[in-house]
Amino acid sequence: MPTTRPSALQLETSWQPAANGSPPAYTLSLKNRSSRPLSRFRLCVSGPGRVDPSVEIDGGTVGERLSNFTAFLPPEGFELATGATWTVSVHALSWPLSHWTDGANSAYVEFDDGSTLSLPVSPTRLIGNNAPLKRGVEAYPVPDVPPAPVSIVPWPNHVSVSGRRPTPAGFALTATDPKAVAAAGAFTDLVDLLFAVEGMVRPSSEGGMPVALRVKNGLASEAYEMDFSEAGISISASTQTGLFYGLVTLGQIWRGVRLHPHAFKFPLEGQIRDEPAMGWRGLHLDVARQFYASGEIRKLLAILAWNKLNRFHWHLSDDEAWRVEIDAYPALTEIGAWRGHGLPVPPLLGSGPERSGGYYTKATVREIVAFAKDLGIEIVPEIDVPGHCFAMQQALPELRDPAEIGSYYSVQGFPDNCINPAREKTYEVLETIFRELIELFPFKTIHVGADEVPLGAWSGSPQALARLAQLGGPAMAEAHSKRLNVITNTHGADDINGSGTAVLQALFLERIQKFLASQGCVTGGWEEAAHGNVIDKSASYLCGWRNVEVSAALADEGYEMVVCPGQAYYLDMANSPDWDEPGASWAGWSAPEMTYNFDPVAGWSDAQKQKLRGVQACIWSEAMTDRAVFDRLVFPRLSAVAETAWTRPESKSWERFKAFAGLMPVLYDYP
Ligand code: TNX
Repeated sequence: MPTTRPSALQLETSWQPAANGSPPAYTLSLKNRSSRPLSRFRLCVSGPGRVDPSVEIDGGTVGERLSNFTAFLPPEGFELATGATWTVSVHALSWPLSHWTDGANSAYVEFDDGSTLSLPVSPTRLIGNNAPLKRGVEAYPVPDVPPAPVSIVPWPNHVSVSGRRPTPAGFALTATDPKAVAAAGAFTDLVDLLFAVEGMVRPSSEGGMPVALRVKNGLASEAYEMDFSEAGISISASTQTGLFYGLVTLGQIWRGVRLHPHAFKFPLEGQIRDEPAMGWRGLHLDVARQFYASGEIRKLLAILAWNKLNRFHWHLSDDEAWRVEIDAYPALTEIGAWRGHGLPVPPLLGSGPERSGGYYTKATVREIVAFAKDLGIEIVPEIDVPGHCFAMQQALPELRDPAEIGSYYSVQGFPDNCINPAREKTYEVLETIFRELIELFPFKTIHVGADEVPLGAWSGSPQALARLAQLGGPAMAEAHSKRLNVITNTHGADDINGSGTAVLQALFLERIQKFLASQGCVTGGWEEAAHGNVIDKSASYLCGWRNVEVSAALADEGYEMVVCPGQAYYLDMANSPDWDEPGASWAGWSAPEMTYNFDPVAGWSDAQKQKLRGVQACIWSEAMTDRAVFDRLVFPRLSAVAETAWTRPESKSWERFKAFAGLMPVLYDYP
């Protein structure tokens, strides 16, 4: 039984960077405020920061470590007296803490009878820094004299409007063509979700001004035209999505005038002619590190549509969780979707000892896919393989080579987290999973990850080594076996090019891509999927995450590219290098203006540009335990990427964007 009352233990954590020859110190202080001494316990914490495996600590030892989960043990026979504080200092982390969200954000004490006690945690303090911690969206006030007459984000191709008409109370959408009727319905659902009380869509009996939706052939698939005249407003497009985008533009203009009547006038006359610069305008969301309920996903999709983004890359599996129901393997979600003390997946990234997590049922996925489709958004599911498979293998241990020995570690500190290219079981399971997913996701584009496979992967698997000997010769297999138990990936992703790992990964990817192609699917991968040059470039695309130069080089090799460089388009990177900003900075940091002005094709030749499918913002969720942090990191940078994707470079303007960014919806809007 716990020897103390819940509120009576207090944990504080702090960070002292390395200075003047002293090592850094990540210090955890547990104070006993109860009336009884505390003994026979361990202190368990999780949060983005990871204790280095070659740890040097004062005051205790590491009893267990799995990625960012660490259990600290006090010295043998230790008793924490009433009023006393136990302090552990860690002098080596996988990377120095840089932001207030980096340290422990969940903690509990485990007693020797197996019971646990959750501790409230406040953010890790940077010694000597008392700056208030930033959370929630930054305000972007709309100026009294805006730099453009209408508040549209992303900015259209051509705008010429003039005059003023009394601001309509709302719009009555008139449509007869089925595409137009569908666009009107989708838009009504969209504004119901985003701005229900504003009454933007209303019948003429409630004062709605008629807007005519017309199908006009000959326009590009996402293009639209809008005409304002004394007689009224009309929107024309050749598709449902084009009409829908016209309505989004109209809605944005209207909200600007409604909310800022001194800054904007509702136009009386003129035209807008618009179409996107890029075909792939994406957002990637990692729902493995943190779970987002279907309601959150729906609202996020609505926000994407309001930004005219058209691809949602749904990262459904990773080391920390598996999030989609698969009929053939219920264990994937029964086991892989949940973390907690004593479970096959421990508390990680701020989840506590209680069982927490979740997954999307097939029925939910179908609803979300249909909702997205109406909003002009195609969904690309990602199952991240062969690396990042810790949760998957906890759920399906039969994936491992039964004779495998030793260990290798991923960059995030997971042991043995890659499914094995040399085993038939791997293909049997994956093909079954992909068949079920293909049935759920009609866009027929499946992203298979392929990122960050550690240099030592499969080095203790006899099956993998035998296959490697066949493929690359005995010397390569021999060299690979020597990587066993050698910690390779603790400070950054390995470059596996030319290694035994790359050879085995290529074997795997070639077969998986062929399978997906046989099912009529395009295969997506992170840029590491290019190792070995085996996937069919005419039926695949890569997400280039390191920098625009690497993406350009891959375009030269003939790959179709979606550009999403970490330093500018990873929205989990902080807004500044300062401690008081949340997020990470391993790939750099990016103020919204930097993300806005970032050129995804800087230095690309015309031939390379032929291979550009578009751009994508990526939300990785390690830091998103706190949804006010999500808002701060994602907005308005999501709109900044959206404007780069839609608006031609010569029409971009940070001044205009900044003036309108505050009108864009955000996901949570927590203080
Ligand atoms: C790298 S770049 C990852 C993810 C992490 C992310 C955090 C890439 C394809 N993988 O596993 O979540 O960094 O920023």
